[in-house]
Amino acid sequence: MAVGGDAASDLSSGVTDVYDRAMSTDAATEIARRRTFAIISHPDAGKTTLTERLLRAGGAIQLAGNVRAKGERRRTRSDWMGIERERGISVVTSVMTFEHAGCVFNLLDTPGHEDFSEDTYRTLTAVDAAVMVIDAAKGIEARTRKLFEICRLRDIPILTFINKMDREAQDPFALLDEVSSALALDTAPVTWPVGRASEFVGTYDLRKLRYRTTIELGQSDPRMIAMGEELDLVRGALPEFDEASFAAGHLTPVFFGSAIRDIGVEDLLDGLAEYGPKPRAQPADTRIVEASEANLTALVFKIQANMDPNHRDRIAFARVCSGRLVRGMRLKQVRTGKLIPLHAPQFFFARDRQIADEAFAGDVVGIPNHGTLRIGDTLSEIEDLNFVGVPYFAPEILRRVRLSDAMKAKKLRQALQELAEEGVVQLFRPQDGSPPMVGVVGTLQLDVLVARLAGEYGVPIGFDTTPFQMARWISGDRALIEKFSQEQRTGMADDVDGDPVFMGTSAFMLRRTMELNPGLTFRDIKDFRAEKSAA
Ligand SMILES: Nc1nc2c(ncn2[C@@H]2O[C@H](COP(=O)(O)OP(=O)(O)OP(=O)(O)O)[C@@H](O)[C@H]2O)c(=O)[nH]1
Ligand SMILES: [Mg+2]
Repeated sequence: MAVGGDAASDLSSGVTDVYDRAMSTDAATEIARRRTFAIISHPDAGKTTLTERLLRAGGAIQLAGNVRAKGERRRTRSDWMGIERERGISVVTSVMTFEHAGCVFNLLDTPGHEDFSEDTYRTLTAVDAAVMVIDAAKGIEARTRKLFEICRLRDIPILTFINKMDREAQDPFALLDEVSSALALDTAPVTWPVGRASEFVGTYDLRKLRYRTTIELGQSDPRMIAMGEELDLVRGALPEFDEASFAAGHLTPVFFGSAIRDIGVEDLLDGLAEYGPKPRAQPADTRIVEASEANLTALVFKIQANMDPNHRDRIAFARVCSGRLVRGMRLKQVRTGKLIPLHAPQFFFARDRQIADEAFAGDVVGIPNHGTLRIGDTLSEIEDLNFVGVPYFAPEILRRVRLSDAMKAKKLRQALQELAEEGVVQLFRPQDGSPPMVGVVGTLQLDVLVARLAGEYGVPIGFDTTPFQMARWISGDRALIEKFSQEQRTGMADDVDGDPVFMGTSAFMLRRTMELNPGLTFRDIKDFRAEKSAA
């Protein structure tokens, strides 16, 4: 990974001709060593704690932060936002790029809470694999199951980490059984736990036939005796790890551990390096783009503003889908046709960053910009194509924003626009000129909006209820939409991109409106690129 030292952008345009057109063997080797994966699970299973330990095992940080510790001691890298630190939950996906054991890892720690699921779903468009974390006492929980289904739909191979083995847990065989029956997925344990609960001291690697324990155990130790019997059963009853069925999504390699006690984490990191999938092909509207293609393409899947409170920056996170990115290149934003110069692409390490002089397919890079780049944007060196599958879902809760200090109306307008572009909430501006509305999947998003508006923009707000219960994106003939808008008046709004949205007061009313307007399509999912290409 080539990383420059300073943030100054001394490179100007025209640098594109210094690199080779054809994909060199070098680039192919570079791409093959990328491991880009998301950590997913039900809230509280230990994703952020595991992330910290993975970073430390990878040599990336000296001292892993602790999610449990309060106040100053609580310094995980991944949960950096004020509200995350206050509440001990993850609110946004955190991106971390580091090099270890010959591989470049792009690790994305996702929020587990349902209310932030849009952020997690978008992240899943940018990864090649997912690590599913399971709480050993609780087994498969609702969100884990849902996220698993999304991964399956997108053909994302899954590695399983059974966490919290340091506590009273379910029996490992029962856990594996639950995974395979609940998810219809074969389980191949790669490691096996040595000891249970407070006696849990390490793992045995079933493939490498070696122990990794925190203390030396004699052969007469009851844990070792129990191990012998269990291993016979494991070998007799469970499938061996098989790379092909893993890649096809039929089988998950399983690792046991305790993130908090730092057990089993290296096993997982080794597994990711050894057989974690290499960068995969990405579906676009016109064709499938292979990671090995020479020309650069990238997909913006996440926007994050104000990560650095001193700079009021706005970073677009893009997954490089093919080719090689070189600092100084200019890429076409396919949606607008604009050329975007990459003066200072960056690798992120949660909130910290370094200039990326070059990056390869699989990498996640941050691109500082002032609002040009949007979620779902495709950046391309040459060809006009649009990556698909970055969706927005119709919100389930709509609220009108109430501003107590009228002097701050302009500031609020700008702040809402920025935070909506980030996907914190969805923004709807009623066409009748009444105050803006926000739409969310869950109410925690509203808390985040209030906290961030106050903290980052100094704009305190409240919410009022509205008669509207649902929002639908409208598409169809332009004249028809115009006519419909005029008829509806109060129920019409523009979303953050200026696209028309119909807001209904009940399911019945929505159905009736749809019947009366057969020429229009009402959508509860917005996937711009897919829609544009279909039009
Ligand atoms: N006993 C035990 N506790 C753990 C372990 N791993 C994490 N925890 C605790 O579980 C709680 C949740 O951990 P997080 O890492 O924040 O969980 P998360 O999955 O990132 O949660 P969200 O991001 O909010 O979905 C914290 O109190 C951790 O200290 C473990 O291996 N053993
Ligand atoms: Mg977390």
